[in-house]
Amino acid sequence: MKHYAFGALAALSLATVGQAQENIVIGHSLSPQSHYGVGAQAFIDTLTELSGGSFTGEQAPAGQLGGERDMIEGLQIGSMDVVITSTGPLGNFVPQVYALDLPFLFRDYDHARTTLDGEIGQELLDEIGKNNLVGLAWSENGFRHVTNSQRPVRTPDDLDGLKLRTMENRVHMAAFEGMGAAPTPMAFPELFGALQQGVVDGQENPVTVITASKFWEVQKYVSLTGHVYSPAVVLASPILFDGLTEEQQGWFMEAAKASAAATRAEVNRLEQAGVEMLRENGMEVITDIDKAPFAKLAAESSYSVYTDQYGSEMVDRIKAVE
Ligand code: EAX
Repeated sequence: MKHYAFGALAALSLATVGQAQENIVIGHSLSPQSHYGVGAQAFIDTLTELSGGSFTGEQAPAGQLGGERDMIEGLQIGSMDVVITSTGPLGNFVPQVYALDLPFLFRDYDHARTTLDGEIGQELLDEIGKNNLVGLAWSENGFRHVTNSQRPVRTPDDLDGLKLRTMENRVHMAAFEGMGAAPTPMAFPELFGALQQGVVDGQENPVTVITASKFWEVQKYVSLTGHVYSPAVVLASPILFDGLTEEQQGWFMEAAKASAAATRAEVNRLEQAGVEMLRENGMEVITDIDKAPFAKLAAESSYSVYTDQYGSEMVDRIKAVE
């Protein structure tokens, strides 16, 4: 009897929550027009539609609520609802995810997307779920390229001594040390100013981010190194998510999938149109790059950050994905 009464009460309070209109804030580090902005809007539209308007949403773009590491921490303590973030700082919370950050691992977009949409992607979302976060869906940032203000970069020698901002990611830092640069980890919201003031000479990001952030205002050269694929992920706060009904959780997952699809479509578009935009805005685009020496140095210095802890099984499995 007692048990029944408690169950009825719980059901009642969930029903009440379900009826109230709740506004979900979606944080990300880029502009509302960026590939993340488009994805955030798709999340909001899908969630609003599926829930018949009981959930609404708004973006907190451009790192308004902090850098990606801050926002992930916000999810853990419940001060953030949903975040679209690169995996840049995620390995600090879920080290298994470093497997995805290894340089020169993914052959192309198809390889990366097939991996993330399959068994491996699901396993890593589950790992995220064991670390006081909810991994809703894999989204995308894109293949990263090196930009700088000093000189065209064609070979690892050209990176020598270049002060290069990296994400707060141990694999990326080790890779750039190996390739000869002087890596300086920094949160994204500080990056434009640091480039402008010459605190760093260069940075590396996909065409999507370089265009969205107008880095041509502070960078002269872009080398299409494509040295690493940069996944993004749609994360939710467990404090929010665990309080939802199963049906509501389903809406969030669908919204995240729609978000990832919209973002990937925008990545596709910018992979076509973005490089021309960089040229039009005065950047020198370096395309004649022999990737092999970069790949060798990067792998030698960075793969062990992951494999020392977890072995090479996951790396081999990713390589084997067709
Ligand atoms: O997620 O920090 C970075 O360079 C990221 O690529 C950017 O914040 C987009």
